Amino acid sequence: MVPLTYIRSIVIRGFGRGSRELGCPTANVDNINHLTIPTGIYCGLAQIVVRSASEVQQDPNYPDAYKDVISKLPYTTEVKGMVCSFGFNPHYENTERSLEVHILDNLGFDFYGAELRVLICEKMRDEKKYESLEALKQDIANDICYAKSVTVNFQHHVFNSNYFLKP
Ligand code: ADP
Ligand code: RBF
Ligand code: MG
Repeated sequence: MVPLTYIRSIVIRGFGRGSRELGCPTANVDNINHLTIPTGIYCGLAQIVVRSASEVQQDPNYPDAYKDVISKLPYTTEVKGMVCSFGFNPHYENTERSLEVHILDNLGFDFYGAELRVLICEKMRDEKKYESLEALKQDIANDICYAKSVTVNFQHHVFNSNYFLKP
């Protein structure tokens, strides 16, 4: 069991592998050094929060690289199911931890520079190193299938907290 873990962060560019190699886009997020949960594969909820262009222009903490893209993003307050991987991607032997969130929906647009509000609800498994890329892809497909069946059980968190923006 993991405690419910709330992570609010900006979507940054990652390794460029998610969509291309795995057929599964993963939104990589910034500022995860403070996280104390164990590495692993998790599921829960996520909301894309698009702040106004004028607000981010004035925010000294907002990364310059994303100040231009923000004005082009569609506004939504939907909270979606997600799966995420947190750790070193042992299959790729990364030297730093990353948090990568796959939203369980075909969004059809990129949201680099948006804020992602993530709520981690359940740990599904540990990260693994695989014999082949196909084996990793198969496990990700199984993770997605399982997560789609359970994330509906997490929806009460949307209403019981002020963490997610309301419509
Ligand atoms: P990167 O290596 O830059 O993270 P990916 O190939 O992993 O690139 O693709 C991730 C990007 O795809 C996200 O940052 C986001 O902008 C976009 N994207 C589109 N649909 C989704 C989705 N359903 N889940 C996660 N990211 C998505
Ligand atoms: N990477 C690993 O090295 N081992 C894993 O077991 C693993 N499982 C994943 C499960 C899911 C649901 C997702 C979305 C990603 C997983 N990854 C894993 C991370 C994957 O290698 C990474 O997202 C891509 O390499 C893009 O950076
Ligand atoms: Mg990614």
